[in-house]
Amino acid sequence: MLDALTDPTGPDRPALLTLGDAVLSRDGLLEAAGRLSGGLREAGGPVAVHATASVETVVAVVAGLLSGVPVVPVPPDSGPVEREHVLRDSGAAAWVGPAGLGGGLPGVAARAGDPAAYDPDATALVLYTSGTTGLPKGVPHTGRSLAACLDGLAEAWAWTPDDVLVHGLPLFHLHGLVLGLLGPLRVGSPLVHTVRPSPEAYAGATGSVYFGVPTVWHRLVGSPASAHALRRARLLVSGSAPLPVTTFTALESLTGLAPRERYGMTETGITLSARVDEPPRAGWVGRPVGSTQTRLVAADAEGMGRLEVRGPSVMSGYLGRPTPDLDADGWFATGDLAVVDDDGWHRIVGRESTDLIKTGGYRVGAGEVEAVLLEHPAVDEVAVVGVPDDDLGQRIVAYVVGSGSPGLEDELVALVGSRLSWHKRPRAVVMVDALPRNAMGKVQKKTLAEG
Ligand code: MCA
Ligand code: AMP
Repeated sequence: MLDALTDPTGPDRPALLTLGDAVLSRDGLLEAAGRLSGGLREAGGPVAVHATASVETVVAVVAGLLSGVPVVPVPPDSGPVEREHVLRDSGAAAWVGPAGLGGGLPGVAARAGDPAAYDPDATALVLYTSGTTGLPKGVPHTGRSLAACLDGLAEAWAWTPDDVLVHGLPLFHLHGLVLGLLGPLRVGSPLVHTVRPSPEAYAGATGSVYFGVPTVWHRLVGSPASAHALRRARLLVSGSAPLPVTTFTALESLTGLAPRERYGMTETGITLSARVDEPPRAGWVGRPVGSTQTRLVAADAEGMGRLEVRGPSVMSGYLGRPTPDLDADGWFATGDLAVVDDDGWHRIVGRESTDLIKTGGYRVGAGEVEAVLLEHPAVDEVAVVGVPDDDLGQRIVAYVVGSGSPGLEDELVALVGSRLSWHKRPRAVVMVDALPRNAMGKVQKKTLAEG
C-alpha cells in the first residue's frame, strides 16, 4: 500500500513530511513506525488512535499499515459518548493517545517488529461516519480499496513524486488521512501539513498541489493576498462538499488556477473527479475515477436520479452489520442525487435525505444530534436541520419545542459538544411552539431548512 515509502529505491527526500514544526524523512518515518509496529501487533486486534494533526498520528497509522494491524482513527475532539461508541464498536484492542481518553484500553508498547506480509484484502483502516440516525458507523477499508482510490486519483491529476502536496485537513477522515497522507506516501510526493487549513497557512507553504474543502477555499478567496500566493501551484482540488460556483470563479481569478472538483464518500472512496488534462466545469464533479462505474436510478424527466457507484475503492459493508450494504452486483446507493451529461460528466444536485448535513465538509447525522438534545429535561421535541450557509455550506440549526429559559440555547449547544464531536454542535437553537408537520404527522424538515 505504502509503495513509495517502503520501496528502498523510492524517493528519499530530505523532507518527506512537514507537519507544523516537525520534519520527517522517509527513513525517519519508517524507523519511527518500525519502533511501534511490534507493540501494535501484540495488541491482538485493531488499534484506536487519537487522531490529532500530529506526527504521533502519522507514525501510528504507518505502523498499523506496516504491521497489518487495522487502525481506527478517533476524532480528537469527540465527546465521551461518541468516543466510547467508536472504541467499543470497532473492537479496538489498544489505544494510542492520552491515557484518560482510551476507555480503559491498554496502551501500545514501544516495541519493534518485523513488517507483516502485505495482505491487500485485510482491513487496514476503519473510518467512522455518520448515518441519518444513531451513532456513527464503521467503514472498513482494505489496502486494495485504498490503493485503488489513490491510484485512480494520481492518474487523473498527474500526481507524481515531483509534486509537493499542501493541506491542513483533519487526519481522521478519508479526505485528510487517505488522500492527504496515504496519497503522498504511495505516490512519493512530499507532504506539507499545515495543521490548520487557514488562508495564511496555505499561503505560507510552498507546494504544487493543494487540497481543501469548500469552506477552506471560501476563506482563501476572502483573503486575496493569501490566494495570490497559490499562483505558483499547478493544481487546486476541492472535495467533501459542493464547491459554490462563486468560489470556483473567485479562486480561478485570484490564483490563475481553475480548481478541480472531485466527489466521494467515506464508504466509496473518491469515485468521480475532474481531470487535470481537461478544462473543469464549475458545479460539475467530473467522470468516474479509475475503473469505477456509476449509474442513475429512477431518473426523472430532467435526468436527475439516485446515484449508485461500484468499483474497487468501494467498501464491502459497514463494520459488524449483518445485512449487506451493497446489492448483489456490488452497487452502493450513495444517497446523493445527480445528473450526468452526454460526455459522462456528473453534477451532484443534492442529497435524498435532509437528515445528513454537511457542515464545513463534515458529515453530521441529524438524528445523532437530536438524540443528545432530547436528553435535556427542558426539550420536548426537536428537529435538527442544515441551513444554507455561505461559509460552511450548511450550518446546523436545532428547532426545539420545550420550556425555554434564559441561557437554555447555550446549554443545549454545550450539551452536544460534551457528548459528540465539536463540529456537531448546533450553530443556533431556535425555540418554537410547534414543529411543522404534514398530514401524516411527519416533521417537515425541508420547510425548516428553508428558514
Ligand atoms: C464552531 N464553533 C462554535 C460552534 N461551532 N462555537 C459555538 N457554537 C458552535 N456551534 C467555534 C469553533 O470551535 C471555532 O472556535 C470557531 O467557532 C470557528 O469554527 P468553524 O467555523 O467550524 O471553523 P474552523 O474551526 O476553522 O473549521 C473550519 C474547517 C473545518 C477548518 C474548514 O470545518 C474542517 O477542518 N473541515 C474539514 C472536514 C473534513 O475533513 N471532511 C472530510 C470528510 P475557535 O476558533 O476558538 O477554535 S471525508 C469526505 O467528505 C469524503 C470522503 C470526501 O469527498 O472527501
Ligand atoms: P463523507 O461521509 O463525509 O465521506 O461525506 C460524503 C458526502 O459528501 C457525499 O455523499 C456527498 O453528499 C458529499 N460530497 C463529497 N464530495 C462532494 C462534492 N464534490 N460535491 C458535492 N457533494 C460532495
